[in-house]
Amino acid sequence: MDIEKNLSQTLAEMGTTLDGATNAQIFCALLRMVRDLETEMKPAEGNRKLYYFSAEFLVGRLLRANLVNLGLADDVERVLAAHGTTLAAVEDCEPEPSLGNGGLGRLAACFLDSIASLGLPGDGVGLNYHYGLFRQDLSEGVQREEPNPWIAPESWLIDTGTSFSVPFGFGPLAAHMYDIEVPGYENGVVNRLHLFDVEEPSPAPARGIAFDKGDVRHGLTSFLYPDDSDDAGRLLRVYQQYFMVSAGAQLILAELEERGFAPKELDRHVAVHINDTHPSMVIPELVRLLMERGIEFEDAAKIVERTCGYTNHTILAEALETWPMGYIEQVAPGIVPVIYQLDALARARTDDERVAVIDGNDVVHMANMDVHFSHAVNGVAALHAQILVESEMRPFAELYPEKFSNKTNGITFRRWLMGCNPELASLVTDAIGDDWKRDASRLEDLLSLSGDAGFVQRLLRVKEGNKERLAAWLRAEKNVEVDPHSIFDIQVKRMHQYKRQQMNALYAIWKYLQIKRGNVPNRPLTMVLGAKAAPAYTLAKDTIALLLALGRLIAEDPEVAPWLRLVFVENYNVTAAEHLIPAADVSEQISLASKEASGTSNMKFMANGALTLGTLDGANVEIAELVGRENIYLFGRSSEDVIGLYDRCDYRPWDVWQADGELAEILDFICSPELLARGDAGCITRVYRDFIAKDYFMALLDARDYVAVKERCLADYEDRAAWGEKALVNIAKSGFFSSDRTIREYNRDIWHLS
Ligand code: CR1
Repeated sequence: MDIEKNLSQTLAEMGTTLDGATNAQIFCALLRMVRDLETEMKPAEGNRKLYYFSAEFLVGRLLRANLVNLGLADDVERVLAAHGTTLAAVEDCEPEPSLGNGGLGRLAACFLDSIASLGLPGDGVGLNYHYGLFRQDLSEGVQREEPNPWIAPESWLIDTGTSFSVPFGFGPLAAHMYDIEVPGYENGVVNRLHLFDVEEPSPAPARGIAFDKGDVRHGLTSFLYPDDSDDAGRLLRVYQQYFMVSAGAQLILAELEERGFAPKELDRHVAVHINDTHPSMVIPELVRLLMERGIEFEDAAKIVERTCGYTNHTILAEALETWPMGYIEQVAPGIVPVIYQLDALARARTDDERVAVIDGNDVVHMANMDVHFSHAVNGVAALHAQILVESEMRPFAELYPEKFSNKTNGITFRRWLMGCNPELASLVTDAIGDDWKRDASRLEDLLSLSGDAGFVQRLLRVKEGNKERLAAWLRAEKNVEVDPHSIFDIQVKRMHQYKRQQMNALYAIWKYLQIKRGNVPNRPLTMVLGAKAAPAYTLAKDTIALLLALGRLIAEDPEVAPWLRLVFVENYNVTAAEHLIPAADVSEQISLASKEASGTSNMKFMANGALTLGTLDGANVEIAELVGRENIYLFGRSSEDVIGLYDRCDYRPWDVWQADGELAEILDFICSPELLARGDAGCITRVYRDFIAKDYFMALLDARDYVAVKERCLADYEDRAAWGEKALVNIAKSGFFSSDRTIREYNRDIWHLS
């Protein structure tokens, strides 16, 4: 196809030319070109079709990802270069869709890419949030939340003109379907992400994210995870969930009929996947719809159980949703009798109260309903699946041993290597050919270059180039200066106590005090953090305030600033990740062992040649097995130790503070006048108090080991050749974490699509 001609034509219709157009106009022309090409393409076909239900799809910007998968990225880059611009500059005009929050949503996006790329019939089902989770503003030294509108007059959303009527308690509400196309990698396939929306969405709040949560007809799709600290907010979440699954279930049955099958054949021709508990009501909704079509309850329940699969993404109790039956009565009265019948059916299988669908207080346990009425339940990394079976879901695993399995998470290398790190991708291709682009396990061929000093040098130079580009991006976009010759040590993920960003703050204080005492390092260190905190999660927001104050203190100290920087990247999102990850030297994966179900940034960093500094938690365990202990920096208590400490209630941070003078000095520094003066003193003091009185995720327990191992890691950086070899092994072994591998396993064991 003649890209130059196509673009010139579109731009002419817009009244301009390739040389005269702004990057924004070129973006529009490319968007139209891609959309036109994709409307010509067909979805994958097969006897069974998958519907992947998820509250989040953190898709990221879509222009480059689409061009990569259509095989056009290099050609477009050439055409743009001939006209004085670049794809990077053009894609900067694309607003990032705000349809997700963290790893769970990004995983769903990687999965859609892999499903299409493997040529499997499968669509996503979600909601079209207008203002996202929120845009993070840090200008006042604390997190402020602002709406994050992203839908432009011309976007990737296709108005299908289709809608379904969702039977809410207050009456029917139309769910309008918008689609985003999901092309496979160079295989001619285009699947879809279906996003349901209200017909008359509310305008964005002028400031902040407070809005009328009672105005469901207009506000239902305003925000992802609306504040649930009051009844109206919790009800709105139930409205959102039922809206998504009712419209999705109706879509499934309509397509089933279109394909010429009867409702009772649902399980033979459809697989439904429930991504965490947010879509759980799809189970009673499908049962209800089958009963409406004349199928008896017991048969309907059997059919639905054979159709559904459920993935658990966390063992944190706070995330296993429960809803009072009263809420469901108000929101979705049609499924209430079904849930009572499902509860009775589950009780006929076992009298174990711990696994009841409805408990003695008339509260519905969504995960319990999922496990009883899905034929497959999985964890997202080996350790996580083991913890589910052995402790968190033990009664279930004893009842239904055959349902449980592990599916270790993965990432799409199209976005997380080819898209975000073209320099590394072409170095790899020059070395081992391009088979790895279709089969990431072939990255192992790189091991044959181990010991090749010239190659390792080139690898290190790619990293240096990426660090320079990151420095330029941080200057232009975030107004911060970093030294590209320093070590880039990066922790980016949602802000949560179990992920222990607060432990990284302790390291920064320790390092600051060391430098003040004249112990300057070999080389400057740049610590980069990025994270959004849930708006109602006080301690997480307090930790951000602490990190911001520390960053200021360090930057303002002329003795320390040349050696240490602590940068907190505002509004961390997929786009920021695409700049940060290729430039990282050290990947911080420091959650309390047993708490991080998998993690996926650990995989992205690894594939981009960063070395992991982490605990034996989530998928870090599998990373360590793959690369060997000499190519990863591990510290901290094991998951067995931690689980034992919780069981015996045997951890008292107060004692640690009293016994360990050096640690106490670091902790007490949190409340030093110089630090309190540089940030929100109330927030910072709360972090201090929590450390000493509670420290629920045991940061103090692992702090010393963390500092020691981090120092060893930073010292090792100085042997550049040896470091380069370790990076090489990490890249070579990262292929296991391709989401193509993950999806093959889901398909083989759960979905059976073809
Ligand atoms: C987990 O915390 C995992 C992703 C994707 C998150 C993270 O460890 O990598 O899911 N869970 O499986 C989550 O967001 C609500 O739960």
